[in-house]
Amino acid sequence: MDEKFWYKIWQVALLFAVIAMLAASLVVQSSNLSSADVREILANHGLSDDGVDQGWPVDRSIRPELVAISELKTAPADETHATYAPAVAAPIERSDQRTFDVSIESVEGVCPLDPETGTTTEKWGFRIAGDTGVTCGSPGPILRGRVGDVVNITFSNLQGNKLPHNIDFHAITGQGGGAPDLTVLPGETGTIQVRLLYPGAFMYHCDYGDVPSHIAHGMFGMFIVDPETPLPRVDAEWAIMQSEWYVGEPADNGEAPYDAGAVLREDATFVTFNGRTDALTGDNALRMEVGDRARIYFVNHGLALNSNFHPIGSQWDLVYPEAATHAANRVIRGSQTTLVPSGGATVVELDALVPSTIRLVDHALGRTFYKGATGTIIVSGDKQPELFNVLQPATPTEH
Ligand SMILES: [Cu+2]
Repeated sequence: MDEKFWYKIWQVALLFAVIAMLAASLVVQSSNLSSADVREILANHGLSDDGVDQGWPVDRSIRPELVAISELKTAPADETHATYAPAVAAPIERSDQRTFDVSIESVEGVCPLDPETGTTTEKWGFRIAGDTGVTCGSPGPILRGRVGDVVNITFSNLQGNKLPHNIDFHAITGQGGGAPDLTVLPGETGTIQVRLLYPGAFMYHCDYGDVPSHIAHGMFGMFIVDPETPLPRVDAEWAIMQSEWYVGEPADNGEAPYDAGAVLREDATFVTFNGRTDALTGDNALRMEVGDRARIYFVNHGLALNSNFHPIGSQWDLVYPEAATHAANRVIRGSQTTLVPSGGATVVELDALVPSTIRLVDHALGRTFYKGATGTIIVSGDKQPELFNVLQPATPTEH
């Protein structure tokens, strides 16, 4: 054996020794963590030690155990299931599944889009059946039920309308969210019976023909499905819906024509909260008192833009991302801007801490400053010097 051979043997032995030492140190390190430590670390991240998220096994659905429809009672007579934004019905906190009916009509009309410039446009939408005061119906009614509930949905297309319409409910599990079986010509009515399986805030929209055209004319609304474990009570709840309008230059009478080319280019003319530029400003501003907590159900109807929902001068104390309000989900605490995809939603909560005017925006701010995506929350109450002070109002600097 020459010297070279023994040198190679020594090199290999050294390599093995180093690997053995590294492995031993890893064993020592991991053995320093007791299983209680591991559980605590996981718990701090909202996880339990068997890979379960907040106690809900990932191999089991979050859908509720269903009671047979034949055994369900009707929802209490004083329970409300349809309102108009920003108002929402009272949370449904009962512990059992029920049945209830909703009845919706489609409407077609010409209504204000940007009152500041006198711009109107042809809008198609939805209203609570028989509510003759609503001529454009955009956004449509805010529906509300509880997970596990059975809903009989009747949809009528008003006699005198020009077009067939229907409704695709994102909250519904079944062909097209109900759209094919709710497709009605002017003067026709259809009814479906559906089960609410997942809690959250869901978009609904017309899904007939040139669907982008029907949505861009305003045919959308929101369905809030309350979870089995009710969300904590808050002082106010509101519904806000972002959407885009694609229109050309207004005619002399102020009516701006639909612009299909702008839809193709994804080049929105207006971006609004609740269907028009002034729905949440001026006399329509939302109001809170210092000490109040509010919850906003927010759906982004698109068509094309994701929303960057932000409260100027405040924060989201709590976000249920994607409006997934089942107790199995983790929430986000203390966020500034939350992303809401087109065709998606979020639920956010904020506290009124300081008297101020909070401005709700899509923080892609061109949409807020030039296209209408803005709303205001006026917070009134005593000044809160522990939180916010003006030490010296702006004056000319002396130098
Ligand atoms: Cu339609």
